[in-house]
Amino acid sequence: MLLPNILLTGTPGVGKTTLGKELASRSGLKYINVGDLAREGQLYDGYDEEYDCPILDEDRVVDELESQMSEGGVIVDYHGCDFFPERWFHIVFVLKTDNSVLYKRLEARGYNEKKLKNNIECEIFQVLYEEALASYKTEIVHRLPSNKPEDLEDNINEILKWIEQWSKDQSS
Ligand code: DAT
Repeated sequence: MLLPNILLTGTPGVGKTTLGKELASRSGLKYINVGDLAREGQLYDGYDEEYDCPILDEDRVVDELESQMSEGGVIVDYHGCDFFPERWFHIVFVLKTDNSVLYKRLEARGYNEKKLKNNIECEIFQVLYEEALASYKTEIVHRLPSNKPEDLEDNINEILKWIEQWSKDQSS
């Protein structure tokens, strides 16, 4: 059976990992966290002093993922999306969290003031949503609220329904 590739994106802390892992366990799709993949393979290209984080080597990440993506059935989680080949994804979900909720989640992670501010601004200015719209066909880009546990449950159920329909459409 053919299975779709799904991209989960959005500001750090919106709940991509939580949704991605739960969705993978309920759908049988494979979950890939690009941040973890880069750390494990040291797929970096220098260090960003301003943002205090390593710079992703995007070409190596794409090379690393290519064969799995062409097989299908992969959920990719990353706070960026403009460097993945457009053809990889059948649907893109941009998670969205209210500022006050996001602030508390990032504070709990121990982010410093500057990092907190950068991430909250990223969410306010819908940076990842704009990036997704600029990188993929508008029809496949969807926003999902991600504030409370009920949102998580609703999102999983919606996506599971979509996967089932997508697979049916492919085989008919
Ligand atoms: P991300 O992968 O986008 O950085 P995460 O999955 O690590 O985000 O989630 C950040 C925190 O928020 C984590 O403590 C779990 C919590 N969280 C995620 N989705 C949630 C939801 N729908 N309701 C309540 N808390 C949620």
